[in-house]
Amino acid sequence: MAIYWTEVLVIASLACLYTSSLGANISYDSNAIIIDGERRVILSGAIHYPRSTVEMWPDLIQKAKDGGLDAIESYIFWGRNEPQRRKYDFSGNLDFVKFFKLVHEAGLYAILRIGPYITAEWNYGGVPVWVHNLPGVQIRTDNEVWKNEMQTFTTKIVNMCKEAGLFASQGGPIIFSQIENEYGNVDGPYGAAGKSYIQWVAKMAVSQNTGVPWIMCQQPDAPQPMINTCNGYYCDNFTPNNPKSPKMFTENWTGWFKNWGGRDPFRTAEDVAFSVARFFQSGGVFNNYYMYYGGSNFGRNAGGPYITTSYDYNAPLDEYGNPNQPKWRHLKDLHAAIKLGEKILTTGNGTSKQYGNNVHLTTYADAKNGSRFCFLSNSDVSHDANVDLQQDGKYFVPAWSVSILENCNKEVYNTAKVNAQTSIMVKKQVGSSRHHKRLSWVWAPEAIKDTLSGKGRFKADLLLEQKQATDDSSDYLWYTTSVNTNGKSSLENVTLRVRTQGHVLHAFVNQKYVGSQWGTNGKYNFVFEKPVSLKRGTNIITLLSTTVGLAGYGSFYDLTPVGIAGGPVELIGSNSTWNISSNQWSYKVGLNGEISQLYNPNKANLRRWRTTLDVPVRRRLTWYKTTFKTPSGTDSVVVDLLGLGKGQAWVNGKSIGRYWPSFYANSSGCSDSCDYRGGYFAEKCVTNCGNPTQRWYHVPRSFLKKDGNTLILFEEFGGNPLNVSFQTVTIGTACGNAYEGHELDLSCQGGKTISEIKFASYGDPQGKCGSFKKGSWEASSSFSVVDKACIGRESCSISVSSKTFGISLLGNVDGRLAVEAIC
Ligand SMILES: *[C@@H]1O[C@H](CO)[C@@H](O)[C@H](O)[C@H]1NC(C)=O
Ligand SMILES: *[C@@H]1O[C@H](CO)[C@@H](O)[C@H](O)[C@H]1NC(C)=O
Ligand SMILES: *[C@@H]1O[C@H](CO)[C@@H](O)[C@H](O)[C@H]1NC(C)=O
Ligand SMILES: *[C@@H]1O[C@H](CO)[C@@H](O)[C@H](O)[C@H]1NC(C)=O
Ligand SMILES: *[C@@H]1O[C@H](CO)[C@@H](O)[C@H](O)[C@H]1NC(C)=O
Ligand SMILES: *[C@@H]1O[C@H](CO)[C@@H](O)[C@H](O)[C@H]1NC(C)=O
Ligand SMILES: *[C@@H]1O[C@H](CO)[C@@H](O)[C@H](O)[C@H]1NC(C)=O
Ligand SMILES: *[C@@H]1O[C@H](CO)[C@@H](O)[C@H](O)[C@H]1NC(C)=O
Ligand SMILES: CC(=O)N[C@H]1CO[C@H](CO)[C@@H](O)[C@@H]1O
Repeated sequence: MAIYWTEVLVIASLACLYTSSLGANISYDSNAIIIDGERRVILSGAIHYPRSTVEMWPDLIQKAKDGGLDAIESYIFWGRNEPQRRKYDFSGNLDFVKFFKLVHEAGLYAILRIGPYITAEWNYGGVPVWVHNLPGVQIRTDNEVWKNEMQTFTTKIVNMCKEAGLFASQGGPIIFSQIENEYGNVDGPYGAAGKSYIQWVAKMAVSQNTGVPWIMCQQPDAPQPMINTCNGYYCDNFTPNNPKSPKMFTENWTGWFKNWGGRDPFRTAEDVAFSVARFFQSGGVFNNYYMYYGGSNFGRNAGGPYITTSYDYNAPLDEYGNPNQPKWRHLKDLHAAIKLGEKILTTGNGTSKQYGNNVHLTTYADAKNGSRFCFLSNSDVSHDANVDLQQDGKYFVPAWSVSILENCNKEVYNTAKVNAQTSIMVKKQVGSSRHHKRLSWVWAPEAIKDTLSGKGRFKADLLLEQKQATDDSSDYLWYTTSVNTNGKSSLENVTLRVRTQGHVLHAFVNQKYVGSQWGTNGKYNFVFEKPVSLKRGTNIITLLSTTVGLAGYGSFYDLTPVGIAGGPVELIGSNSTWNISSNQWSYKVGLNGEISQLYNPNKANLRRWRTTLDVPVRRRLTWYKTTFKTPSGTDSVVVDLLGLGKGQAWVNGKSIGRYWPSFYANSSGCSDSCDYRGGYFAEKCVTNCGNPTQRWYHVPRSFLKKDGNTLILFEEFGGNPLNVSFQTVTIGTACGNAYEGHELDLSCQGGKTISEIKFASYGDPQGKCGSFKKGSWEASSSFSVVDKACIGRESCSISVSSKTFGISLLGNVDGRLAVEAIC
């Protein structure tokens, strides 16, 4: 035996060397992805390199591998990698080559989605804003200026991959590349130019000679040899436009993203598993989770308008990289079950048989030796099914679930029967929670004398569109003008009215603050109207317009205006309206603090910071600075910004993103439970009603130093930093629920151990994590068995069977074990 195993290992490693020196042959047919002749189904997950840090990459990739994935997918983020025309940046977490090399080192494949238009809830859909400002450009259509930029960047990325040997054809990890992104969803309004554009896109991609196949997602008319793929919550009814193409699910949405003012979307593990199992049941060969790890929109990268800094996505790995349990583990179990059938699924012939309403048995059989693999699905929304497969056994298939049957006669997995741990994450105050020391602050006013007195940097006789004026170098654009009231009959009861395309407006008249406004309910263009007092003679009107991420989706999304673009701006008196839109306006891009890098603790700026006994609160346009110690341990660090309004935060000079804890989520629509049954949609199950949309902000540990750290905030609306504190994220409560014949595994995190068992019942326990209850029967030893196995351990495992609990069960009764433990 020992010799036999050694030989297998030697052969396996030789095989690796062989393929990595010569490169792999990636091909496909309608049943399989074929890698060097081996027929595969591929399980992939999206992890975007700029949404985490280089230091986090190896752990995220390893957890994806441990979760049973074969491949990692990432878009390429053009706007970050080419921030100025022909000036590239591949440093730090923009080093996608390093990212894909780590994927390769972990033994995983990679999917390269170049776009370079990508949506991705990224600022301006990933396209750099300078492209918008090129003369003659029309984005994403048959336009020479656009095509030239798109081809130049695509070629640059492909060449970098080739130089690093990243394509599978060179022995690297990349088995597929994507060009464009969901164009088929929006191409109608582009007309004939859209059609000829997509033909050009396909030719341009093929001419890159990557040696691996190209895909186009959501492109029903994808030109050959592009593979058309599906994005959505479910893709079981999808058919590619070429019968020879494999059925590929490039974006199976594991959850959804979040807007400022929005609630937290939640998609159950049962429903994600159902969607994936249905997809493979119906002949799918490639599934990519969007997102497997969402991460954070650091800096000003969040798309728009109004997408939050957190891009958690309710993905299998949470924003901080911790397994989101039970989703991560339940999908891991699904992947293992699907892989049991890989050979038969990819060579076999699937036939389906109906068993009553909405119940289908799909049998895959190997043509040569007759071995079988089955999916038994019940897509009914409310009725569970009992299915009698005669000699293959009897099965209970809950509503909206799929059972996977090895050899068609043994249930190895059911999407609705979750055996995985549920973790309830908690934020722990750093240091002693009862007497934690408040941070001490210094502050600096944003210098606004110039703009309040009407001085800008350049002038125009019209109201400019914001990204045209700023090239998106800042969120902020000042518009100022002066108005002479001599000759006006009345200066009483005057109203300032500003129509803006968004996203936030602050108004001042004669250096006095008038008011602020922003979009609500997802609307971001609005009319601001406030009474103002004017004086005889010259009056100064100062408007500060703020963007919160540029729109990135839809036909002609790139032309969506922002800022006061065209206005009108009007002064409305009791008798007349005075349109001042075509006054001479003076402009200034950005804040003085941005220009002098007040956020960077390494820049002196010392004289700017003020130390006063009482730090001013609820003061607009104010900078705050404090220092803090690095929390001990390895758990992820967050900063709680409750009490602040809106702005941006930096730790040791690195932006941790925009913050807006004063923007509360709608207080209605949430419920404690979420029925996994029935089609999912983003608003189906939401949490966090009536709370700040995002209160905690991730501070990656690699941003921290051994000794003192600096937190700097720019507060736009006015807030109070008194309660700001640093916390760590860890598992507070671990619940387990496992069926007869399975293992119940529990684990804590960050070196903590299980300190208490709050609930344990082997029987037919009811309820869910946090509110379990004893059912109609239970083994009296339930508590002591679990206590003995788990207390004082970082993790424990209990095999769920009557034997473990020292009882014998009568007839057909199966036990189930539910446990709630405190870490
Ligand atoms: C790659 O594999 C496919 C399918 O197995 C085969 O048809 C093709 O000839 C192979 N190409 C090369 C270059 O070996
Ligand atoms: C039958 O073929 C499948 C591949 O389709 C293989 O996995 C399985 O081991 C074979 N079974 C027998 C009994 O040879
Ligand atoms: C699958 O096998 C069944 C029975 O062996 C046969 O009737 C059917 O035509 C086959 N289908 C395909 C697509 O080969
Ligand atoms: C407003 O207009 C009316 C009639 O047009 C006039 O009688 C009145 O004096 C005006 N009021 C002011 C404050 O100018
Ligand atoms: C201004 O408004 C007040 C209250 O609405 C009104 O009493 C007053 O007459 C108005 N003045 C003018 C000049 O319109
Ligand atoms: C205000 O003036 C601008 C620029 O002259 C013009 O385009 C716009 O139509 C005017 N708006 C109104 C409401 O009169
Ligand atoms: C700070 O926290 C305390 C205690 O929770 C609370 O009473 C107070 O209102 C908070 N202050 C601010 C500015 O949020
Ligand atoms: C809050 O949500 C409910 C439904 O969930 C909706 O009817 C209501 O309009 C929302 N309110 C706001 C302010 O968005
Ligand atoms: C491709 C696809 O299935 N898209 C769907 C994704 O889910 C949303 C919300 O349910 C649908 O509107 C899309 O049609």
